[in-house]
Amino acid sequence: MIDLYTWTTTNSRRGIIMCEESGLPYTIKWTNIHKGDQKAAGYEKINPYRKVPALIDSDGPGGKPANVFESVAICFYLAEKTGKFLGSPVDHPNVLKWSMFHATNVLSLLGNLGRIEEPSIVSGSQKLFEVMDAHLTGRDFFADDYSIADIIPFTRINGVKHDIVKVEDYPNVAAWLARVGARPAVKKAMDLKPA
Ligand SMILES: N[C@@H](CCC(=O)N[C@@H](CS)C(=O)NCC(=O)O)C(=O)O
Repeated sequence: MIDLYTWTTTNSRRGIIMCEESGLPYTIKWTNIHKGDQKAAGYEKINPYRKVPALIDSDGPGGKPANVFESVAICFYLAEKTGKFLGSPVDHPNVLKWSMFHATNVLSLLGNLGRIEEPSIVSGSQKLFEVMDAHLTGRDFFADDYSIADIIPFTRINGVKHDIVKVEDYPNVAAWLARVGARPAVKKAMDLKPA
């Protein structure tokens, strides 16, 4: 069984989407970061950085419990566990490079867009959108098929809702966002709420 410690934020929902897409049984342990649940005694054993999401898989590799924190690591872990969303052998290099492109560029830069007033964040974000839009011309997904290279950036790009950089100015990215957002697992994961 997988316990996912998470909340409703962008990084949190990345973990929920990956759990839903994996098809594995899992339980959400809602961790209210606004009430400080991540600061509770013991949470440092789940994530020493005291952030969400994080998971504990009671049936990890070798039948031993596994602990994974960092939402991108959760995507890789569950993809490897299930053998899903990593691409065919031929497509796998594409999944790797686009996953890392998102993890190291898109998540950080777009995460700061609108939060930190810094021209290089705006110009850097525009450049990322240009690269993504050009790549998605005539393509449904970042790699040949739907993969973690789509799951990793989805919530971050979906969260770009302001006038500084507009997703609708990049039609291929906008179409990709709608395509991924229409997946039943993604819809369900985006709608789940703490009781
Ligand atoms: N790089 C981390 C970022 C995790 C992160 O920043 N989580 C935020 C919520 S989106 C959090 O737990 N904030 C609570 C805090 O900082 O106390 C990941 O992708 O998992």
